[in-house]
Amino acid sequence: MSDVTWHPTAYRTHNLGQISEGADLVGKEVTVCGFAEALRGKGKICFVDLRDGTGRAQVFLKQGNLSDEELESIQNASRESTLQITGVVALKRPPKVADGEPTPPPAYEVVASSAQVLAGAQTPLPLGVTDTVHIDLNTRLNNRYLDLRRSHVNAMFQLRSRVLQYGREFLISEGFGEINSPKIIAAAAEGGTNLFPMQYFDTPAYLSQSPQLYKQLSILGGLDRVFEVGPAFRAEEHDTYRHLNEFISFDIEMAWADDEDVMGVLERMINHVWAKISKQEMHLFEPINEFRSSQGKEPVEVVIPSIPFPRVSYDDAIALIQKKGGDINWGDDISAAHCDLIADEYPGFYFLPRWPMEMKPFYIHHVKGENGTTGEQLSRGFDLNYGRDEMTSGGQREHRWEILEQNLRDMELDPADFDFYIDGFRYGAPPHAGWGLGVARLLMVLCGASNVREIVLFPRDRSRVTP
Ligand code: AMO
Repeated sequence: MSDVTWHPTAYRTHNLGQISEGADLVGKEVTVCGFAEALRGKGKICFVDLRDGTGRAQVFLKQGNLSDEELESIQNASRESTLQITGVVALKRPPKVADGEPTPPPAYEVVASSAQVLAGAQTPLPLGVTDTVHIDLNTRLNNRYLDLRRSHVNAMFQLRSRVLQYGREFLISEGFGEINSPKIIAAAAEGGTNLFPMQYFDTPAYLSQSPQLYKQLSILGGLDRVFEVGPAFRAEEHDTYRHLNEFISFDIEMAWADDEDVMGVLERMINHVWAKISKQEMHLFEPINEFRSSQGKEPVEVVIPSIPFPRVSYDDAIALIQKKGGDINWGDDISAAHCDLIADEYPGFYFLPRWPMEMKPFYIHHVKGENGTTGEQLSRGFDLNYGRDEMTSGGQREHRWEILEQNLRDMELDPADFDFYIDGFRYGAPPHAGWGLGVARLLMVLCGASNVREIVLFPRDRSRVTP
């Protein structure tokens, strides 16, 4: 909260994060709001643990300090009801500690002089907000609005926001500007099989599967360095821990640059994000690791990845997988199971550059002259992986319209069908390169999550379009 400018609102003068660090507030009257996490005591005295998005604080209510009706309404409130409390901040009475035990740091509470229930919570709650019992992912996602109130889940979404903030700030510091491309499109840039069709007035249209074409057109329009954080829609049949039908893609495109240049941008960005997180956001891992420990899981650690990341060319990856007993031939796709074998040797982030041209989209630039071990044409397309999971794919793009048309003919496609794409290249085009990063996949690494759904607010997969 330290870098946040706080203004009181119609409902509260302070947030609970401020109260919990409230040495300078002792003796002052405040109004705070929050969810009633726990209520203790009936009769003349009771305590409420109140929680908002910034922290927790205890409220002390005593008959005589506030009206009997107010005291009664709070004592009858169910857990997770929202409360508004006015009172004076006081130092909490320190708990008794045994001889030789360290004294806990001072803590603060609000001694209520007035209290209101803003909205009562129905009972029973469909899931316990403070429970550490295992709750299956489907139940959690069905009741995501409550699941998000759980401290470790909340912390992951705060981390997500920080990752995007630090990613943006890094790119801006390297001269990139943010764009927004249309999500309603007329034709596919990534291949036509996984598009969601929609009706656009009298014309058929689709939901965009990638900003690919539009980020390139921005470069052709002279914007030099652009990035976009936005949704991508894929009508894929996949139903895995790492695929969704709507995901947020973090894309860049850079003029006068090749594949190696944009790999450099990517590794510097990830290094910057990890460094900022480990300097400023480690408190967010406390609830995450507390929860993990309650589930018998190892804590997650944030180790700033050193750069440059290893580069394991496609050729070398095939040889390494074969050496480790994996069943693969040159020209095959590298599966997650194959990546496990590579990750044995390269734990952490590693690039897989120089894929065969025929495995990459027509817009990827070929590698001049040098051919692969089999004499096949190599490309300037690459992936970034962490362990078994692909985080990013990208590459240098072909900027010459004649070669784009040739690439399409080589793939037995008709260039006339791709005029929507190639037309933008007909009037001079800078050589350029870029990548697309799956935000949830990167967060999965940072938070130690085993499913992208954990860090997607309201996931959309084959069986879920609600809530
Ligand atoms: P690609 O299709 O590889 O490349 O997507 C880029 C990155 O987006 C993430 N991703 C997904 N995340 C969740 N669910 C999905 N169904 C899903 N599909 C992809 C992955 C992947 O690495 N236009 C190119 C990028 C470029 O060349 O600039 C593209 O879209 O993390």
